[in-house]
Amino acid sequence: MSGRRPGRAVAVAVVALVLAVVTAAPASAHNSFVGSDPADGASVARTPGAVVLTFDQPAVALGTQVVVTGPDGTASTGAAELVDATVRQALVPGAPAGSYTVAWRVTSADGHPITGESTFTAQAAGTGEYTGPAEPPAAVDAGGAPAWGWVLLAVLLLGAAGVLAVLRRRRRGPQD
Ligand SMILES: [Cu+2]
Repeated sequence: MSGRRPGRAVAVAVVALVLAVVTAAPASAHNSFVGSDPADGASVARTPGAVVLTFDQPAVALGTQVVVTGPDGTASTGAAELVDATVRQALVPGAPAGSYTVAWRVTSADGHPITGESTFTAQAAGTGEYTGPAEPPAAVDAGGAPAWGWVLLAVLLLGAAGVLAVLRRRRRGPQD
């Protein structure tokens, strides 16, 4: 009987550790700002049709707001659009040349708001077209964390099964 308890304790500890890692890692952190287009301090040929902010994971629409202010005052129009891990804010077509400030407040996946501000300068008025990269910059695979979590779970469960098998065999040994 004494040989059974350590094996069970090891298995329980391993499963508890795995569950802690798998459930805690993906959802607990709030969003990190990765970059913006236009980048902070950039000088661009034309005022873009949209400003795109990239984060490490998708944001929450409720409470997310991007205000772009230019030479004519508010240049942002409509609500911010959330696409994958990006927040995209449209600008009014024909927004003039000059200095722009992008002030944003984004609701993290965990509900915490984060804020930031950047500036850019446009050499000529915009056409209303989005002239940035076709794909958002530095897209981060938001699904990565759960994927490695499941792989880790599988590996550690196999390890726990191996430990139990060894202990069972060891217990049986002297009886044969
Ligand atoms: Cu947070």
